Amino acid sequence: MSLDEVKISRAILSRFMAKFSDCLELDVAIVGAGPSGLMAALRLARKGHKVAVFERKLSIGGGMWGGGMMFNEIVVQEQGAAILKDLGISIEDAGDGYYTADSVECTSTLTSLACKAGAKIFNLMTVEDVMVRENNRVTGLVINWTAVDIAGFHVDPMAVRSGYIVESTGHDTEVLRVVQNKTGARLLTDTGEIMGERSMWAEVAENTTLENTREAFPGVFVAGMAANAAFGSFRMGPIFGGMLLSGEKVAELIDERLSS
Ligand code: 48H
Repeated sequence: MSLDEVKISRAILSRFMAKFSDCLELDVAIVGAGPSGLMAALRLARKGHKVAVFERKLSIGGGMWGGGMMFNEIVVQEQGAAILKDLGISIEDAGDGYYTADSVECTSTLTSLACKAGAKIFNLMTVEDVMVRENNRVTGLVINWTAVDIAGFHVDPMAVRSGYIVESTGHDTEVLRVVQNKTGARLLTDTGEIMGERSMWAEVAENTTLENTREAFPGVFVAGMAANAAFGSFRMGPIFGGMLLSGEKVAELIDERLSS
């Protein structure tokens, strides 16, 4: 077979356009492909929902690749270890209820499983805004190429409609911040605003990550670090069980809504 460069280009374009066009209307749009977003994508896709993840960076995995301070191992507790084991990821018992896993294996396996379950992942796309309708409910995302954002070009974005949004952008709670700033409406937090992330306290933070995984504005569920930042809890350092559990919980909560 002789290779035709134009056929290669056309194959990429037509396949990408079909995939992207199909994802302009979703059951769930997930912002951020860190551990909580990927876990949510995997669980929701396995339940048969139409899911896409929008990730700003070229790389998928958020803070998971880097382990702790670039030592590429992560720590999980008992419950997190059970999830990793169930996903087929190797874990090492570090004693006293701590387990370690290779952060590259964790990220790549989770990403692969989410894709194979049917979730579509769009990297290099930044969510810069949301769509809000009269009843003050978020109904979709406004996205643009990250390259446009970096270059500072004035290029208008495009829109994706979605039943629910998972805000899993990590420490910065970018999507919820847009909702707060642009709607001026109260968020579903104690103060009505993003309460802000607090300093490191692993034990409390791991538990509150799960409690804080919930709807923070009609149509927008927070997961992972964004959940703690939204509801004013602590950070936990390079322990990732809470992120995985948060992804599972947000998937369960949204699945209940979609199924009701
Ligand atoms: C598209 C965006 C946008 C945007 C951001 O930070 P993450 O890894 O998120 P989590 O919450 O799943 O995991 C947090 C964990 O990695 C961590 O940082 C921990 C445990 N820290 C503890 C501590 O003490 O520091 O991933 C978020 C992803 C990233 O890949 C961003 O690039 C992406 O979201 N993102 N994507 N549009 N507007 N904003």
